Amino acid sequence: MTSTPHDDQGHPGSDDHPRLPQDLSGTPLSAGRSGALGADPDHPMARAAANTRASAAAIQAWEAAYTNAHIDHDDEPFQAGLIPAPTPVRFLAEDGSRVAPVTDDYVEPGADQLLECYRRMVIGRRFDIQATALTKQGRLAVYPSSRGQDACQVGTMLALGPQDWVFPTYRESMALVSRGIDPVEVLTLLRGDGHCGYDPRAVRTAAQCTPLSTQLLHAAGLAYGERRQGRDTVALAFIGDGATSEGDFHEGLNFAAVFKAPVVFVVQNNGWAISVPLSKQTAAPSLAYKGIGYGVVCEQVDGNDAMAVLAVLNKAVWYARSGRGPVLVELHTVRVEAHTNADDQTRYRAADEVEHAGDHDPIRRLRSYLTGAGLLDEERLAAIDAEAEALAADLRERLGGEPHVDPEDLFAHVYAEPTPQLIEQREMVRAELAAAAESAGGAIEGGRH
Ligand SMILES: Cc1ncc(C[n+]2csc(CCOP(=O)(O)OP(=O)(O)O)c2C)c(N)n1
Ligand SMILES: [Mg+2]
Repeated sequence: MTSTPHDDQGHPGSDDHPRLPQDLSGTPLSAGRSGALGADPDHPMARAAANTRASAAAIQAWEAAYTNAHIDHDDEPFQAGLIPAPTPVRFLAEDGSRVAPVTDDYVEPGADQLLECYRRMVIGRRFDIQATALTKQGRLAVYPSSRGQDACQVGTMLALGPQDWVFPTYRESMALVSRGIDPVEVLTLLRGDGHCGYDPRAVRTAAQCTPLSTQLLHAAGLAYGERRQGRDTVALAFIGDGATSEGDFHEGLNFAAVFKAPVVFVVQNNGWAISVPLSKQTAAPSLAYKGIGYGVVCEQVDGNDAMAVLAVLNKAVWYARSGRGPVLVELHTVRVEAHTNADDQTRYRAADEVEHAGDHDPIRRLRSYLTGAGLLDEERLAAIDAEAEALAADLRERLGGEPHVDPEDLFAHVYAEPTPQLIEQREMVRAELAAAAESAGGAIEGGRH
């Protein structure tokens, strides 16, 4: 694993920021988008792209006039302005072979980054399977699996620099492990032991957010604040397809666009919001198009193609860091498991869909490519599998014991200064615990007589 700072990408590589145990691989950017529409101009996607292209051209002209005075042009922004590719950006077919690019806006990630992505996906998948098993053993209260979304979870993290911030939802446990956070600390929330098991400032990762979309506003605010203080931090915020219907999604995009906050909004479109399908969520041709109305550069990607995820995220992070403003990336992916272990997806998902949900496996796809290209051999594959098994064994062992929790922790970190209501509730809990301890003591005393 390399840890070379990428000064050419604007990463300072200084000691100002904590180093996370990850491989950071910035990537130079390519020439313009081509072949913006498919062969059939009557295809709904082609028509939608034509409509949006017209309005985006106007916005682009405005943007160019507005920003010409402020930016230099020795770099290569998204050539199509705000318009996403007409079909999801894809580098690899299901069998791992290279496909003709739908756009030439992105360059292929380097071999080191691809190999590291494969390694982290295998480890992330093993972590996910282990966490699911722990719910069955009563060791975790709940677990929202991100199986099948492995390329989204890992590819996004690999595009970030050490100075960057992540704003995750409840589904991003795999991403947080990939970022280098201790898996036990990641699972503290889902075990019910506390609000957050890690120190968000130390690992530059906000607590996992259950209220939908609220984290986007936190990300926009942090990114804007960092920029105002002269730092080149990028905030990457996750959101699901269902949560794009929340008002906070729109407010977050608008704020970030108007104030050019360096945020990369990542929509993991897994087709479902618990039991609500995408078709009941939006009539938009792609969730990526939602960026256009706010003046946000946007893209849609095959989220099961790790190479495409890395290529687009590398550029999106660079773009945000360069000061041009936010980017919205929609990753088309698949939720293989139920919403959480507490959900029965057979009640609302067709049996056929459930059976084939895992067919688009991102790990298998990247492995086929890497082995075919001679970049991965049996020995290395076995070493990675062994590393993943060791992580799972360690997780089982450390989560096997009884948790040590202090109920008063519930009241810490809710607000910087506790509210009168919180103080009152804390006093109630204190009194209850004291009473319980006293009666337990009395029972023991009584037993001695
Ligand atoms: C503000 C708010 N409203 C409703 C909920 C209940 N809720 C939890 S998860 C969820 C579905 C979200 O779906 P999506 O955004 O697609 O994310 P996914 O679970 O698929 O990752 C809902 C409605 C919530 N947590 N917060
Ligand atoms: Mg969803």
